[in-house]
Amino acid sequence: MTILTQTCTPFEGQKPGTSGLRKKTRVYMQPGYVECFVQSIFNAIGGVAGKTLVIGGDGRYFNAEAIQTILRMASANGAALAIVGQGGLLSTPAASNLIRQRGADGGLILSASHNPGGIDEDFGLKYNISNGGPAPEAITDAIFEQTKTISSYKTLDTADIDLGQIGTVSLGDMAVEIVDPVEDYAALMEELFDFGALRALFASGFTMKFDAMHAVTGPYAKAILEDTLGAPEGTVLNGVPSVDFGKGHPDPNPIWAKPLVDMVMSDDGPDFAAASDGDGDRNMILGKGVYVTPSDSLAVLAANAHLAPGYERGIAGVARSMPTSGACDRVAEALAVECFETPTGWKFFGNLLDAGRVTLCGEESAGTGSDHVREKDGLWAVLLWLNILAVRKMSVKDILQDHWQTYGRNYYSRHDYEAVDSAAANGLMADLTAKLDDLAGQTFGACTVTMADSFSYHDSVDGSVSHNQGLRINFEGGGRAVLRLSGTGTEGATLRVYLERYEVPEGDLNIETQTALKDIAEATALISGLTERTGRTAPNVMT
Ligand code: VG1
Ligand code: CO
Repeated sequence: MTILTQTCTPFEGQKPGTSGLRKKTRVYMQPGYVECFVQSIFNAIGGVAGKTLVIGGDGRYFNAEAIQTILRMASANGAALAIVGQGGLLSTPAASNLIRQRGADGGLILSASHNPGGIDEDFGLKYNISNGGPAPEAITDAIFEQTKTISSYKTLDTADIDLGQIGTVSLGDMAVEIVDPVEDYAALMEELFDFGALRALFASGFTMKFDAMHAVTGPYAKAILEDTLGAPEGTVLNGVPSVDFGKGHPDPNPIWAKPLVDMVMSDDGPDFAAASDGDGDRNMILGKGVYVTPSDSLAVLAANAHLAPGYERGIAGVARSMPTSGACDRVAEALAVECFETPTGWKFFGNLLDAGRVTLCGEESAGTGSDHVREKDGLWAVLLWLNILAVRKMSVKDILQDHWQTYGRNYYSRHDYEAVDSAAANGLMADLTAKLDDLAGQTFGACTVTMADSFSYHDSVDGSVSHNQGLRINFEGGGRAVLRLSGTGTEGATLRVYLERYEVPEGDLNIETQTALKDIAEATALISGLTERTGRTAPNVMT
């Protein structure tokens, strides 16, 4: 087997976004594209000689081919060991766990997460560091710099290896250990949660549906919910991963998981339902007749985490992304623990988790997680909810009502305007940024602005600063709008508008969400010139 050094020329735009480098699959399939990006990662981290890497993906189209390319390159670059999920599969939280448990130096995750898969859809690749979390900005910036000047990559002159059998094989001088993708992750869940109580819950006739959306969590959910906890067969829906996610959009929200939402809203629906995304790090939580917004879910989990064995000593603190509602802030205040506001993207939580400052983290985009790994974790959130339901013996709806009656309710919705013309979206953001300083005191429709700024994050652990992390507009009475452009899309620009309004515990806690937020939505449209600039009168997706 020969190590080859191939010459190459840089590809434009290999700049990692919110979570790795996401592009159209056909872009990734260009000869040399994966190679240039992977060699740039290796170069940016000082090489991989003698290192251990965890490698796996969500099984989408091109996962099988790309992983072979990456393995050959890891070997040619001198890596000692690659730990790979059987069939090339690993959910993102399971990969994070493996990196930590096995003391690996880092990992490569092949996924475009909630983006659809297929030859005409999206592919992605992400580098995670030795704490198991996504590479922080300093590293993703260094990777991008490398991609601009890359001139050669190393690979092996050898055929693909079989990733179907558990065991260790060699690839050049590197060992490839093929592991069961579920085993270690399931063991970790059993440490954190009261599996006895969960078994009893299912034995008592409690009903649940989990929609794996034809993505990577199917095998995890089946093994844990059905095989271990005794939920009846059929609890897991769409549980067999497919390369194009059944031609669906593996994003667990009321739009893309509508059949599940319709099910829980019906009279004979299950007591509890959940869904996860392409790579298994997101979650959607539903109860009979009720959808739990991710922001509320984080707050409920923070308030109740101590009911699960893994968190019985309480939580150190909570962190949420800036656009996530302030619901968890009120819980943190009541618990007298720290609460942090970070930019969008899980990479900003890593330092806080490593420093032991926070135990739970969450994002409005259906991501929740804890210090058990360094990624958000869909099934973990589902199991924590189940543990809370088992202990409190209340319905999801009652738990939510009880929460609002204690802490008040943060009405919240995100409006997405997808595939907007990039120039129009950038223009909107630039012009709004330019007038932020003048907004305070002005009235738009029924709302008066109290403060407006562009969010900069100061990492209290390593002192790094990240600018331009979203535009915030606060209104009199505690309402808020946030505008930012997505960093995970692959077509045009996606403008995200996040709307929030707080209602005190004594107030009206059961207004329909969009009605509750109507004034703030209208004021935000007036301030930003949304309709004229995007040509859109309504969002594509409201979550
Ligand atoms: C989106 C979400 C963000 C999340 C990111 C990755 O990013 O808003 O909260 O961390 O996706 O999630 P953006 O830049 O498009 O708003 V995943 O599950 O797609 O890795
Ligand atoms: Co994801």
